Amino acid sequence: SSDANTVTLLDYGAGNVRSVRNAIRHLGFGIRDVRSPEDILAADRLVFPGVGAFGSAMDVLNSTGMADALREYIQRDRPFLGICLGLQLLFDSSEENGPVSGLGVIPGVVRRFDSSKGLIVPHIGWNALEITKDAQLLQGADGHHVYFVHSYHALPSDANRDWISSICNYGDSFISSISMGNIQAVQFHPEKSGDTGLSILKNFLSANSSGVKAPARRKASKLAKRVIACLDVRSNDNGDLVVTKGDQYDVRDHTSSKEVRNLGKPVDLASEYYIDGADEVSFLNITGFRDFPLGDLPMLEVLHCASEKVFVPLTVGGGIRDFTDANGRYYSSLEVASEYFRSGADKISIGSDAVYAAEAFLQTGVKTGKSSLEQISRVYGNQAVVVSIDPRRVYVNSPEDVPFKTVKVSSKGPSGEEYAWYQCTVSGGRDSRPIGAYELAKAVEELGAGEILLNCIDCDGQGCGFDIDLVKMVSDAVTIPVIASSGAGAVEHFSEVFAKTNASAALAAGIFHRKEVPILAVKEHLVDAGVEVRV
Ligand code: 1PR
Repeated sequence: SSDANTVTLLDYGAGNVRSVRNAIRHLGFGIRDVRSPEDILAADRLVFPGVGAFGSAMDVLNSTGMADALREYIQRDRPFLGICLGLQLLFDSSEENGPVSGLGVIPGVVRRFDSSKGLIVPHIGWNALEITKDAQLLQGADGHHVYFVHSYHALPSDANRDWISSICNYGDSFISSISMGNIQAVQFHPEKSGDTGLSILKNFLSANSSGVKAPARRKASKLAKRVIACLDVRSNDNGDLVVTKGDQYDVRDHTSSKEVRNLGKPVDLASEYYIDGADEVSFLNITGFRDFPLGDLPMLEVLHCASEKVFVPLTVGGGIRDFTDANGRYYSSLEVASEYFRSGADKISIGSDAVYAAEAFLQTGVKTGKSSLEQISRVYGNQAVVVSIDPRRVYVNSPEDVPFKTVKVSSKGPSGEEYAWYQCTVSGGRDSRPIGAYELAKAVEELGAGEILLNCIDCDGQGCGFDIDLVKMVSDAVTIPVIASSGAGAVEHFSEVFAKTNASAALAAGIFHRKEVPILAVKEHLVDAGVEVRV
């Protein structure tokens, strides 16, 4: 029957499961959606990608009768794969918005990672699995890195030990997967874990009871440092959406024609970088601050197409703010973000609007809950919200000269200045604002940012290395992940930024676009330098 190639998907509508759908289809399987509890019980194979917060997910499952159907389906030992929150919901309860009771299938409480000892939370990125039990699901995944993004985790205990098929170390050893009979669940995102993730999904989708078992036990690894490829996208003067690249944010050629530099097509480059081993791909719609992004259908189309081919996380930024169009129709920033998520983004990135929100917050000390940052983070979780900072270096003679955090610079300013602060800008570097990168980073962390993309206008496109002073200052100031950006020109610049700062990831554009350094060469260099990466 067609059923062998059809999987039932439980999508209770709380968020974006487009990536899971894309990955299943990519593997050649069809999808049937659950509309009622009966559909769960009738499934031959059920995938449950939990999204949103634990409490609201349980509310939906309880009120629709799906919680009981799930318990029964699992009790019957029918093929089940939970993903992320879909693993956590199997436990007794969670601390998230609670305590809240879960499905109660597995003993244990889901707890938040403890950031009080300097642990970066959310846990975002690639860890290798320590397989603790033979499980067909993990066949071929031994020692491979998979992608995680979560702030809560389930811990191993005597009561749940039999369920565990792999653990991972991040602060504590937490449960990265469970396998018991036909019941499987993973804390990581197989649909975003490149080839390894796709083969784990395939192991589930085409499982039969006589599969080859995974080799047992591999040493646990640390969180890998990420290498991110960034595509600055805008329309050129012919109206075509192109990948461009600035020189200190100036994307026009220095010839008489002053054309917007065209380095290729967004979807083609994204797929190429995925195949070359990029751990993430970011699209920045760099004229989004002036053009309304929902008017920019080509950008949504880019996301649609990219998410069908790229099985690592996709971030999109540019123009996320409240907006009223020419017809007087009002769009909230949440609607804009939702459209990006629906089109295939895993994270959205906010630039200018986050600067205004941080300024207001620092002035009043009040979190209104109304900024784009706060609203999107509340609905989609802070792990889905990146704040992009575009600062410019301003030299000063002494820290007392400005009311902003300064650093003692490693090379002096033009007039021998020994200090600098990093002034934030909006609108793609066009306007400077009275707030520093340090102050902004701390404020947006408070307001719900889950990650910081830290650019530096002075270094952008220069190929002279990341601004180590800036990256160190900001990555020491916050407990959310910081992505170092701007200035990569050689493989050594990547090892330098990881050796000297607390950056969790490094992003580059120009060297990849100009084919100067392949992503694989960056990874190989990092391995040689003793930095853990996904290869
Ligand atoms: O303000 O919410 O609309 O977001 C606008 C977004 O677009 C921000 O994330 C901002 O950083 C970005 N942006 C705006 N103008 C430009 C520009 O270049 N003219 N690009 C721009 C930012 C910086 C990085 C670049 C790195 C690495 N580009 O994305 O890729 O500097 O480059 P390199 O490796 O070649 O040195 P909003």
